[in-house]
Order: sequence, then structure tokens, then C-alpha cells
Amino acid sequence: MNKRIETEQLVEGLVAGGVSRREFVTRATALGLSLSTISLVLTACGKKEAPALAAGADLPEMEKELNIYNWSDYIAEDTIPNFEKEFGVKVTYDTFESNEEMVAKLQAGASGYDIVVPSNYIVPVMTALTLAYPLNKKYIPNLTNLAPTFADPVFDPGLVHAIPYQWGTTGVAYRTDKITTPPDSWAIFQDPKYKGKMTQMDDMRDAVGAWLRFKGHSLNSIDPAELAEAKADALIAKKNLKAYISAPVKGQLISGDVWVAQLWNGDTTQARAEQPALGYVLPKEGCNIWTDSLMVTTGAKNKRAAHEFINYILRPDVGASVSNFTGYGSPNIEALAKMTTPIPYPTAEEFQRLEYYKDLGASGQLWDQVWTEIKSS
Ligand code: SPD
Repeated sequence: MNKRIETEQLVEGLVAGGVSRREFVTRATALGLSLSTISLVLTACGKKEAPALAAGADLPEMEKELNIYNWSDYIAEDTIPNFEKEFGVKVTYDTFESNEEMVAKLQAGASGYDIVVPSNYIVPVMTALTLAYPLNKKYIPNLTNLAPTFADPVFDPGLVHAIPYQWGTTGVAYRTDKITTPPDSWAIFQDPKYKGKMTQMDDMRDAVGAWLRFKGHSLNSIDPAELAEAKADALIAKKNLKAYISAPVKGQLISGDVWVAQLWNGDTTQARAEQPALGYVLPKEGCNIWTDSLMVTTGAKNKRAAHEFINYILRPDVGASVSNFTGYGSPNIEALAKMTTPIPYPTAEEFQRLEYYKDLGASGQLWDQVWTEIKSS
């Protein structure tokens, strides 16, 4: 059966009630439907089957366990041990490398994670998939420490499901001892001079988004012609790339196996601690700014401990210590004064080159197709 017919039958099954929401998510994922498309369909069918979870429910006494699923290299060394000691909670801490990896794990069911850390544009998707638990702010009094910019984000108005954790940018890291003129454009990845010494992120939004900006388009474009243009540019660059790789590229930048990498600012700062000859630039054509947030999962067994952990992260000293390690910005205004290198939020003028990702809606399918074609070429 072809994919279109199978998709239509699956949606019909969901609407008619013969296919449960969980089965729909599993089968739609196997069919290659994007998260955005799946969440759109679920939202459209949501009134019948998925009543909104009650916000702000009272929670029982603190549990003794907490399971956290976070991006790699994204917390200070003492953050978890100090929490365990103070609250008598045993924390299990796992890491992931992309939003898609994290959501897939949750969609597979029984992940056991109480807290996950999605990026801004993934928050509404997870909410539509009913993976996000509505928070009870009574247990998070330190919310008052959030800077006004983060107190009512567009991706989660009213902070119903997600509390900002860290923010950063996706630019270009480079070895200053090998590339003596700082690269100022995504064009560097199309320069055969550095063939085999460059990498781009193993992430559809980042890898395709860079080439959209390169030609003056939005990172969130869903225009087929603009995406075709981005694909053509990505394929020119691909000839020069060593790999598509995200955070783990740090080791190769440090060793000199890689000289230029599309990377996040904070991970570059972390690598610089071991390799001082590392620069970081935001290409002149523009790039992505993002906010990652702490989210309690619907299936969390330790919801009270999860709320306590969020409140703990929002302490000024804890927030500062996390950012001092990660090299990323803190949304905690009280933490800024305690940071060794406080990162000021971009000014309106700087923002002209920066753009947040938005959920792609049904056009996520077109993006998936473009990314698959780039990867398989
Ligand atoms: N090492 C942790 C990096 C976290 C990056 N998260 C944001 C990704 C936005 N595309």
C-alpha cells in the first residue's frame, strides 16, 4: 500500500475511533510523518478523545526518586548531587542529542522520565501530543526570578507546561589557528578549501535552516521553491562535509580533526576550555536563537519531585552555576550577577540576524522529505 493511502486510512481510523491516539502516534511515526503533522492531526481530533489535563492539580508528598532526560553537557557537575543531598531524592540522569530523539523516546511509551528539556518550537508539539503535564506554580515560587523576556513566552503563554532553562544560538565554531580569517557566512561550508574538515549539525532544522538564511529566507520557510533552493545549497556543502554531527563534534574540534563546525555557542565555549584556539561567529545571513525549557511529562511518576527540581534550578546560585558550566545564557535574572561570564540577552538590533524556530505544521512533511533527500544523496 502506498504511504498516502496508508496515512489516509490511519487518520480515518483515528477519527472513527478504531485507532487509539497511542496507536496513531506509533504508526504515523513509522510511516515517517513529522511530529508537527502528527500533533496537528491529534489536535484536530483532540476534542473527542483527549480532554485537556487539569492545570495546577495538588501534588502528594515529595517522592524519593526523579528521572531526568536532558541534552548532553547541559548541567553543572554539582547540580544533581547537591539536589540529591538536600532533598533526599535519588536522581537518574540520561542525555539525548536532538529534540526528535527525546520525543521519539517519550512517544514509544514507558520511558520513565519525569523531566525532559524540549526546545521552544517543540513545546506546543509535545503539548498537542499530551506529553506535557500542566504545572502547579504553587510548587515553583522561584518563578519570580525569571527575566521578563522569559516570563510569558510565545511557545507556552502563561508558562503552563514549560519553564525556560537555558538559551543560546546556533552559529559556526572554527579553529582560529587553521582558519585565520573569521568566517562570516554560511558560505564557508561550500568552500572546497576545507573539504573533509567541516561538519554541520545532524538536525533537520539546523542543517536546512542555515541554507534558507543563506539565500535570505526565513528559517521557518515552508515555500517549496525556497526549500528546493536550500536543498541545492546543502548538497553543494555536503561534498565538503566530514559528517552531520551535533554536540559530539566538540572532541574533533579540540583534536583538530575538524576545523569548522555548525555548533551552539555554549558547546563551543565548553570546548574552548580544552582548546583555546576556538572562535564562534553568527553568520551575517542570520541564524537560530532558541530557548530550552524544563517540562514535566504526563506520565511522570515523581511529579512533586519534578516541580521541586524546577524550583531548585530557578535559585539564583544554581542557575548561575549551570550557566557557568554550560556557557549558555540563563533566563534567571537573579543568576546573571552571579555568573562568571554573564551573557546578555540580544538587543533588538542583534535580533535582526536571529530567528526562533516555529513549529512547521503540516509542512513538516515537506521538510522531512528535503532532509531525507539531502542525507541520502
Ligand atoms: N549541549 C546542549 C545543547 C542544547 C541545545 N539545545 C537547543 C537546540 C535547538 N535546535
